[in-house]
Amino acid sequence: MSRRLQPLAAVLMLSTFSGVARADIVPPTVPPDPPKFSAQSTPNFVTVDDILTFEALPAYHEPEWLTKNFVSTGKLPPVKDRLPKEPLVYKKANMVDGIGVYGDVLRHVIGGRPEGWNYQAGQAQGWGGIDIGMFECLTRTGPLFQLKPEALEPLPNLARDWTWSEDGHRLTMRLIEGAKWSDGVPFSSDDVMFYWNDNVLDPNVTPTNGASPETFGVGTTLKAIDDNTIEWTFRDAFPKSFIYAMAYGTFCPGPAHLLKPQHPKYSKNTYDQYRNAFPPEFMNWPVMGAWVPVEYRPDDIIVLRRNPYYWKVDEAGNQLPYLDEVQYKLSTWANRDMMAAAGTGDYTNLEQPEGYVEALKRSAEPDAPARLAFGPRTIAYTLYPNLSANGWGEPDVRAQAVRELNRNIDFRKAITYVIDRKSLGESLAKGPFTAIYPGGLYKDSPYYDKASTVYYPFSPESSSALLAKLGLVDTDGDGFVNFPKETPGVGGQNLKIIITGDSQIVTDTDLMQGVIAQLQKAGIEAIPNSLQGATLTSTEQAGKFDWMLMRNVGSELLTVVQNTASLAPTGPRTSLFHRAGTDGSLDLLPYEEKMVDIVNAFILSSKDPAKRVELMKDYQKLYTENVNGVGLTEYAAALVIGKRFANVPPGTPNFMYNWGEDSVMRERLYVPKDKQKDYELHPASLPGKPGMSGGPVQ
Ligand code: BQZ
Ligand code: CA
Repeated sequence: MSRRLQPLAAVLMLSTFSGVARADIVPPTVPPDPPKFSAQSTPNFVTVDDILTFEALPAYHEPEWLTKNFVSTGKLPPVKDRLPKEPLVYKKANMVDGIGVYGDVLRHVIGGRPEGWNYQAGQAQGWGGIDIGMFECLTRTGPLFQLKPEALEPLPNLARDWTWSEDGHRLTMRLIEGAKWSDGVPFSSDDVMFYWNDNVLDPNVTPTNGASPETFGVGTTLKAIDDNTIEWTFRDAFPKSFIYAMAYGTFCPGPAHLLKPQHPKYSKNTYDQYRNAFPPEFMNWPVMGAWVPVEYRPDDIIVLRRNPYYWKVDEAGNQLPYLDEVQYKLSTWANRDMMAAAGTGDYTNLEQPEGYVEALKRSAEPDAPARLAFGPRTIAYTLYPNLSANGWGEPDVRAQAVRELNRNIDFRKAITYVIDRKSLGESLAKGPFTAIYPGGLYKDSPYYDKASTVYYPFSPESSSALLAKLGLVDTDGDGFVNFPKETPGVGGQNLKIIITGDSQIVTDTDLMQGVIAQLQKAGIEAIPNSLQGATLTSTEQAGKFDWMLMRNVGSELLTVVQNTASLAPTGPRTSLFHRAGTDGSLDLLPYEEKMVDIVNAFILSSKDPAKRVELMKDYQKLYTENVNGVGLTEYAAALVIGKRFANVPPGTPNFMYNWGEDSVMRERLYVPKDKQKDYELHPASLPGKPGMSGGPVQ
C-alpha cells in the first residue's frame, strides 16, 4: 500500500470496524444447563473421627510369610517395634467390607515414565498413583469426598493433630511419633525441615507439583520445636486453607537421610546433580508410603512391595497394607482404560470420554472383570493465556506481541467467541457426558453459581468484530489475520499463536485439534506445540508458552477450599499461567488484582461460610467476565476397579479433593481369600537396602 493511500484506508477501516462491532457482538449470557446424567454413586457421609484415630492397640499382626522369613530369622524387628507408639488406626465401621486379609496385587497401568525418585526436587515418577502410594504427606485430602460438609477438614496423616494459637497466627503440628522410613530409619521433623528449607524455600529447586513458599501463604515460616513437633507462623490469622496444601502433592517430605547428602548446600553437587541423584534404577527408595519400589524395567514395569515399617493399622491391629504388592505396567493412558476393561489391569480413572460408550457397554456385561462408577463432573479443560508481559519465560518479539494481546480483554473475548463448545464436547463423546464450560468454577463445585457465570456464546462474527477493533485483519488475503503495521518487530506479519499441550492423552490431542481448527476457521492462525512428560511440565513451569491447553490440574476450581491460593496470582509463582517476570514482580491486570483480593479474603474467612459463598460469586463473575481462562468442556469421570477388591468406599470419585488413587485408600483395599489371584511377581519378599543394584529380598 502506498503512503498516500494510508490515511484513507485507515478511515475506511475504522468506520467499518466500529459499525461491525456495534452490530455484531453477541452479548454474554449464562451457560446452558448441562445434559442430565445420573449414573453417579454416592458416599456414606461421615466425620474424620469416624474414619481414623491414632492409638496404641494391645497386639499387632503382619502377614505370616513376613513373620516366618524375616522376623523369626532376625532380619527384621517384631511388628510392634516397627510401628510408631500410636499408629494411625482405621476404624472398622468406615470400611465397607470390614477387616481385610493379606495377599494379592493391585495392577496399575500408567502412561507416564519415571524420571527418578527425587520427587522433592521435581522429578516425576510417572503419575497414575505411584508417587501417591510412595510419599505420605502432612495431611491428606483424597478421602474428604466422604466428609459431611459441616465436618470438612483435611485428614491428619504425618501430622497427627494440630492446634492454633489464640491469635490464629501460629499453628503447632504434632508429627506421628516413632514412625520409620521403609528402610527402618526414624522419621522426624528433620525430614520436614529439610523439605521446607532446602527444597521449597530454595529458589533453585521446584518440587514436583510446584510447591513454592507461597503455596503456604506469603510470609509463612516453619520451624521445628522438637523431633516430633513443628510450628508454622502465618502473616494472617487462621489461614486454614493452607492445611489442605499440606497434603499430596505439595507437602510430602522425602527421606532427608538420603537426599540431604546430595543437596548442593551439603555437597559439591550442582542442582542438576542433586535432582538426578536417584535415577529410576535406584531400587528400594525409602518411603513413608505403603509400598516400596523393588524392580524397574524401562518401558515395561515398576514393581513395589509392602513397606514393613508402614505406620497404619486396622482396628484389629493388622499392619497395613493388606495388598503385598503393587505393579505399574508402563504403557499408555488409553491402554490403562483398555486393560481395566479387559481385566488385565485392575484400575483406571476413566477420564477420556472417547472411550465412555464402549466402557459402559462392557461393564454392564455380567462377566465384566471390573466395576465402573461415575462421579460428579470433575474434569474440565481450559485454554490458558500467558498473561505475563514482563519477561516470564523470556518471550521473543512475536511471543511478546502475543502476550500484549493476551492482556487485552477484547482479544480474550475474540478467542472465547470462536470456541464452539457443543461440537467440541460432542467430538469427544456423543451422549450426556460433556457440558459447556465457560471457564472458572465447575458446575459441580459447591461454590458454583450460575447467575454469576458469564458465558460468551459461540459467535464467530463477534470474534471478527473484536479482532477488527484491535486492528487484527487479514491484510494479505491468506485467510489469517495480521498484526497491525505498528506492532513492534512483527508489524504486518500474520498473527501466530502457539498452543502448548499434551501429546500423550487422546482427549488432549482431540481438543487441541478441535480448538486449532475452530480458531483457524475464524482466521486465527494457531499452531500446536504438543509435548509430553517432563518436557511439557518444564515448558509450562518456565512460562515458555503463548497459550496452554490443558486439563485443569489442581482441584481449586472444583473444591475451592484447597489450593485456594492458586485461584489467582496471589504470589510470584502461585498461578499456572501468570507468574513473576524477570524482575520478580507480577504485572497484574486490574481484574486480576481484584481476584487476588477475593482469594486472600476467602482464605481468611474460614469462620464465615456465608461470606465465602459471596466471595466466590464475585470470583466467578470476574473470572468468566474477563475470560481469565477460556473454558472448553467439563465432564464426569468414572473410577474403574477390579471386582475382586473389597473395601472400595462407596461413591469414590476418580478426582475431587485429590486423585482416585488417594481417595480409594489403597492401603485398606483387600482381596478375599477365595478371590485371590496369583499375580505377585516377588512373592514372600520385602524391599532390600536402598541402592542402585537393590531389589527385593526373600
Ligand atoms: C491420575 C493421576 C494421578 C499430573 C497426571 C498426568 C500428568 C500431570 C496428573 C490421572 C495422571 C492420570 O494424571 O491421568 O488419571 O491417575 O495421574 O497422579 O496427567 O501429566 O502433570 O498432574 O496428576
Ligand atoms: Ca494474513
